[in-house]
Amino acid sequence: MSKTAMSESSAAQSEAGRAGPADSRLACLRELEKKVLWLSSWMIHNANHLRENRDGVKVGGHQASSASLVTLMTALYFDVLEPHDRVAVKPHASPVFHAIQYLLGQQSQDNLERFRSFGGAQSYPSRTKDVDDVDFSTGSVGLGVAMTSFASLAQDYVRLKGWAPKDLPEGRMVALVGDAELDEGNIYEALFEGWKHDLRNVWWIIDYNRQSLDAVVTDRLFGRIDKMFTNFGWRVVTIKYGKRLRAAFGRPGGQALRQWIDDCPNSLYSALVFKGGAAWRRQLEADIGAVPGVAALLEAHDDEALAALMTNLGGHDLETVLEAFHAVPDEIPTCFIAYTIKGLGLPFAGHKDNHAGLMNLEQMAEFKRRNRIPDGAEWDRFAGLDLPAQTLQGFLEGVPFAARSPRRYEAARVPVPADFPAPRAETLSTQDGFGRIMTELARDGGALAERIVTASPDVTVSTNLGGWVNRRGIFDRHPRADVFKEQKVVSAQRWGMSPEGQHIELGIAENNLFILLGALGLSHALFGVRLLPVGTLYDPFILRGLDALNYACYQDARFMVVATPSGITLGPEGGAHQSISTPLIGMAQDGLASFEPAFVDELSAIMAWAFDYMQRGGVRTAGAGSETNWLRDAAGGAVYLRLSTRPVTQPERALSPALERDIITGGYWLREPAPDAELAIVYSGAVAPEAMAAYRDILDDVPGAGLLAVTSADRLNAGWHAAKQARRAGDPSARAAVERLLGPLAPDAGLVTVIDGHPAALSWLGGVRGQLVQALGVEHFGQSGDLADLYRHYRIDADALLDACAAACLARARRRG
Ligand SMILES: Cc1ncc(C[n+]2csc(CCOP(=O)(O)OP(=O)(O)O)c2C)c(N)n1
Ligand SMILES: [Mg+2]
Repeated sequence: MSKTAMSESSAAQSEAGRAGPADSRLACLRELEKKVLWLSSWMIHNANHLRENRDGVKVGGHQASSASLVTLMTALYFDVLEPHDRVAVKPHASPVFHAIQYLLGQQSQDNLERFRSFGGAQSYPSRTKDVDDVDFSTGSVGLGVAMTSFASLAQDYVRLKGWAPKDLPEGRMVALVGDAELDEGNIYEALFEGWKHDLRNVWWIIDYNRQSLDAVVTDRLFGRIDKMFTNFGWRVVTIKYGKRLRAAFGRPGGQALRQWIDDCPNSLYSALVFKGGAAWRRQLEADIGAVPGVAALLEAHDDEALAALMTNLGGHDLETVLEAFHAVPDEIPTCFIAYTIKGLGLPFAGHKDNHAGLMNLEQMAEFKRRNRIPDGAEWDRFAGLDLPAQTLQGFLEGVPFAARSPRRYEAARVPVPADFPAPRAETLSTQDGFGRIMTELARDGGALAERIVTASPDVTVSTNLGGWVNRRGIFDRHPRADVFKEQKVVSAQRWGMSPEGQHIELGIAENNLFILLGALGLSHALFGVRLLPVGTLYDPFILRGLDALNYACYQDARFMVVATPSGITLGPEGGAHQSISTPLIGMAQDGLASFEPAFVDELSAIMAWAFDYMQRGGVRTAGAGSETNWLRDAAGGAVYLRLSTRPVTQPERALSPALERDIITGGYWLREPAPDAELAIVYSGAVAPEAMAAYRDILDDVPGAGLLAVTSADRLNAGWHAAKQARRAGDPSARAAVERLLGPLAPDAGLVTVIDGHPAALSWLGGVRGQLVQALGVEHFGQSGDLADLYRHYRIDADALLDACAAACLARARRRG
């Protein structure tokens, strides 16, 4: 199974040292283990074979992957875990999780029967969609695993600040990891970062079934995993053999058997598991039959007993698993490599193609018979078990993990002060403005500033967070001096580290940034402490961490992403640092309200609103109602700000409350159009000066033209879709902000839109009232250059806008015939 000589579990080796669980406890756990395997298999079977299939689309579910984790999850949830522990479950073991919660009384039979159907138990555990207390959503493999590391960091952050509720002890952050998940690069990024932050209280339990989706994993992998974790300061506990196998190793011929197992290639082992007792016997007789004692050892087992012996791997042996878990004495991060068999107990155990394998009707009938489940008792919690229902129910009621319910916390909202910073200067970039706002917040203190925690993947200074960090310091579990300061080396950055620090400095891994924002952004629910996470990165590198960003949003984490610089406007730096598609990502990403302000007063209004929005937890009301309701403003969410390093002349104005509202809603007329105007220029973000220049020029020819500032294409667009839906649903009065905004224009007025990003971010505006659009933007990878050259090359300069205005007028005239 592995050519590397491996230690057994240290716990298992010192079996005598630690008293095992009482026999009666173990007996209950064994019964529940059987029930969990039954329920998880039946849930999937029911969904695939017994429910009406109206569309011919495969329902799916993973019986083999689930079976692989049954013992480990039984031990954890019914014995080892405490309510303050948090778990990321391997996505395709979702049925095991739901079955366990069902036995604990936290999941309904109805939801199990509707596994993978609308509103039923989710195919992959989901914090937001499941009702049974999922700690971390999973689905995109690797991300849930890393999430536990960053959740531990978040836990340390709030506890070291003394903010954790008194009655909430420190928990372990546990990931149940498929072995093939270890192929995902983000795991290593997280390992590295965890080491830097002196990670603790994390368990990664690897379901080492040596199978992925397509294949059996390479034999050489094992030693690598072991070494890698120890390199990063983790304890590695290998749970390889079950009790029965260990007993056999002690008998004559046993050492040869052990050696044979250790030398056996993964593929052969899997194939023999699938083929069963007779095949094991033939192979062992051929390979080691001549070794003294082996023949007798084999003879002492009939085929069934031999198959049971050879599949008695550590990860399927409750006692061994419990001993290993309970033997962990401290908070050192621990990786358990638990040997398992994919599909153990099911007819396709060990078969390399079993990932999506489902028992057919006959196989299920046989499985049901073996489990002694009477017809009609398939969902019964205790049917077919040997212990009385009352005993098992009593046991379940005493399960430590279930002692506290719900395990989700509320945290009071931190008010946003009315005098939120609004820096003023004749010329400023939005990035500079952001830095100044953060520095002012850091200086002025107050409750809001106290709960802000910033993070950046090695671009803290270059995204203008330096001022904030100088005042608020870097978070570290241990105070560490700023050596440069001590050595009196002059530097603009003062980077002292301590538990009081409020900035988490990350290495250059955007995946880590977003997973950390996800963890910090769930702190209110996980740890009962409200945090206001702000993460900065370069806009193009959103793509680098995009799945992790999506993952954080999927869990409804609350944070602010500040992405700067963006677009081709970063000028000479150019090349691979330019972002094109991010405005569309901002629009399409659920759970993320996106803004691209042009001026710093807009940015200030947006940030003040965002810090409140991030904390909202109201109910999303579907259907008719106001714009804010359509935008799900009561529910709140995360926020994305696309900023720029371009210095821009700031307007001299004081924002009225109405204008602030419009900026938040997504747009306002910087220059009002005349009634029935035939043309409007619409811009977003850093190209405001070009839009303004073109606007001034066009007034000679089109005196009534308007100039529309779009601060959030995302929210204008969302409001428009929602209003249309509301009208379709029978509310004729529903009207979106963007419809009102465009209202003063002639119905066939031309629109010229411009953004330093993909033009589709604004071109949809033509659809609102059926207007013709000339949409300018960037569609191709960029060049380096100054803005004059670049804007000319990509046709987003004032000349291009004027050309587009002319084309718009022409198109209008043509349309009128
Ligand atoms: C990011 C991502 N890529 C691909 C998949 C599809 N997928 C689901 S499970 C799986 C293989 C998992 O193997 P392993 O983690 O060893 O779990 P096992 O089924 O063996 O328990 C793959 C490729 C996914 N869920 N997420
Ligand atoms: Mg696997």
